[in-house]
Amino acid sequence: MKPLENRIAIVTGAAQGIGAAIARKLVADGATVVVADVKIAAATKVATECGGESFAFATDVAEESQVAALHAEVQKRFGRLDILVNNAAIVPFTAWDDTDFAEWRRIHRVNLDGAFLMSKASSEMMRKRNFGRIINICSNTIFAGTPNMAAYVASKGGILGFTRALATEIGQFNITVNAVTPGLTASEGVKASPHNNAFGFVESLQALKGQATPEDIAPAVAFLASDGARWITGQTINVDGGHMRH
Ligand code: 4PL
Repeated sequence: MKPLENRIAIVTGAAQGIGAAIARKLVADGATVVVADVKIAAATKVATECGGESFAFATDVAEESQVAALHAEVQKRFGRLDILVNNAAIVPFTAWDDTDFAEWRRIHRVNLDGAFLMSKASSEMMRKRNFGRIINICSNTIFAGTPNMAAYVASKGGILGFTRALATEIGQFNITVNAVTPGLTASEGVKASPHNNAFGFVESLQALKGQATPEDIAPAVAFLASDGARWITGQTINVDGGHMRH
């Protein structure tokens, strides 16, 4: 039996990059994955690759009505939810001088508000069955203070605190809440952005040499979703080739 056999998972932002790799890994481990993303065409492709009962659902995680519709569909199809991966995020490259309040709000709306709305709706379903795994995709920028993304780093710092606080509140329902902090990773989004120019510098700081791919991040998420992680909650696993050692 595979480690995630019979598990139902939602992965947000799973149309591409780290989210898509997580979706594929959870499916490889036996889960059925709901590929939630605003990019529905790409999400549908990933869901088709996943096969089985996996499906794509157009979801803006920051719109409460869309989050409700997503959870209603999962309830209708499966009658339960075991795993939520809060992966959807905007990854900006915006200098501090260009970070106005609208930009700050745009980032926080998806990265932090989205995780709140998703966790709220998912934990409501999970607690009914006294089981759940919530895994929040954070970032090692919260340790490094990486430039050109102050709003993003602040939102991910929020995710770290939220992970710890939510773990405390819903542990009583046998729901664990943990975070993974990837470092710079060669995802489609990063490769198409100025972050792609940072690999040389970041590699010089890493203990391990080379570039992370989305497939390097997914196994830590699958582990936290597995039965072997049942006693781990409120924690943060850093997956960055030893860039940060704290
Ligand atoms: C080290 O999460 O962790 C760039 C862009 N550099 O999004 C990230 C590092 C980026 C990162 C990240």
